[in-house]
Amino acid sequence: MARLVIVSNRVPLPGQSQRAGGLAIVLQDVMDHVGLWFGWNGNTSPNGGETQTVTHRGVEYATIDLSEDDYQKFYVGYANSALWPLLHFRLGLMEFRREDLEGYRSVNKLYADTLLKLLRPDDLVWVHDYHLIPFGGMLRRMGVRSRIGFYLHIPFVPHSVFSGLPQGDLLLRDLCEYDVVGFQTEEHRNDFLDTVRQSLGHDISDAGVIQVPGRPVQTIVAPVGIDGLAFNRQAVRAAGSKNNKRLTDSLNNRHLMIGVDRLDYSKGLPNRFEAFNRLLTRFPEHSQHVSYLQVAVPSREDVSEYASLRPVLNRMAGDINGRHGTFDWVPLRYMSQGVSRGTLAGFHRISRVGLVTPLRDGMNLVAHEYVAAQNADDPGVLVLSRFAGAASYFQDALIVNPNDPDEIAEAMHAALLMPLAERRLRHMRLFENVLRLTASSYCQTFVNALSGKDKKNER
Ligand code: ADQ
Repeated sequence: MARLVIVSNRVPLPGQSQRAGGLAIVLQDVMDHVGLWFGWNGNTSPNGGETQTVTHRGVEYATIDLSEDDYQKFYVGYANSALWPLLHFRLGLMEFRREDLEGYRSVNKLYADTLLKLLRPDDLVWVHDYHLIPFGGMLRRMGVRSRIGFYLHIPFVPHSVFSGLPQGDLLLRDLCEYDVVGFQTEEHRNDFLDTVRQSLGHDISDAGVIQVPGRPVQTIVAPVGIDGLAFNRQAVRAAGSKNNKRLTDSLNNRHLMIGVDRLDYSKGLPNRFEAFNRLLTRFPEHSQHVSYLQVAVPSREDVSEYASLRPVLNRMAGDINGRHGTFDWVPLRYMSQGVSRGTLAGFHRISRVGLVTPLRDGMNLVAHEYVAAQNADDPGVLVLSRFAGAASYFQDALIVNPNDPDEIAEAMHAALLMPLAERRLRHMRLFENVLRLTASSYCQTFVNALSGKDKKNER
């Protein structure tokens, strides 16, 4: 196979601890085929543009740093204050500034100029996520003939929402420069195709190929996943660990509900906290019998909407514990420090309920991880937002509308009372889907399309 080149906003350098939400988790199964991984190293320097290269286990990691001004306009500004809210259906939170758009495009150009020097003619180039939408077209204009594909990890929105973005057609044209564009769900792909049809007027075949003059653009659905068996083994191992014992002892035979998220407004944490408050108010039989552990790692704190979420959750956690707690029971355990993936696997395994209730999410791998970690003989129950991409694949979860705390509270109640036979049946079906949607199948689907092996979808 040709050399696979991964381009992503952040590069997981060897030896660095993995960040919550890291792409490395999803791509670890295909690392054998990756020759080069290129992107930002997460640092800023006075002028930006410094590059660094390290080779580890046959993979070359090439990174670049950014100037503070580029970081503000590209990363904090356009990518995370305009595109992220827009593509999570939060037009009201979108902050668009022309200078940010210019910064976004100039950083993409800087990346393209830098990668150009490292590319070989037969490379397959796989670009990840909303930070890098113009990147492929920029490489094309520099004369690169390689196949270039783009994968969007987050949702796409209907045309009526997308049209709220000033100069949005630019991005659509950029996306139409790729050979392959991939999405998490059929719904995201359909919203994209409909937006392209309405905004750019291109014809689209029944198989979802956009008829751009000169080069058809293939669109595919390639859901991300995890290695479910490996995660299950990790959970079994962690179940005997010191941390798990401490957690189990501290519960004193109470049930545990767990939530694991980046601290991001798209994850719906205030509504989830409020749902827990309502569970304890409306269904007092659970008082003293359940604890809820929320692990929420701070993320993108330079973006104002993220910084302002933290005090909201701190206050809510204090209110809930003040109102419902007793001298020997803390209902809500809220921590905003990172916990390792292995430790989390063990925590998932002993949790009777997994809470995954984002307001919108591309996929949400925590749903997969919670299911994979369970003990099939005595499994817990997944409460899942209908607006997570995972809901398209996990119909046997308790599906909720995350905008209604009462509905979430009712699902928590049902999950805590669910008989063993129903828990087993639901878990069996969910786990089958976790095993079907693996990290490998995700990569294979995308790489087959990118390398042209998947010609059957082209007409
Ligand atoms: P995220 O929104 O970052 O990424 P999500 O799928 O929720 O991703 O989590 C990815 C990984 O991060 C999981 O392995 C999870 O365990 C870990 N993680 C999350 N919170 C953590 C925490 N508090 N502590 C430790 N680890 C944590 C984007 C999209 C998602 C999509 C992914 C992958 O927004 O919708 O599923 O990419 O495509």
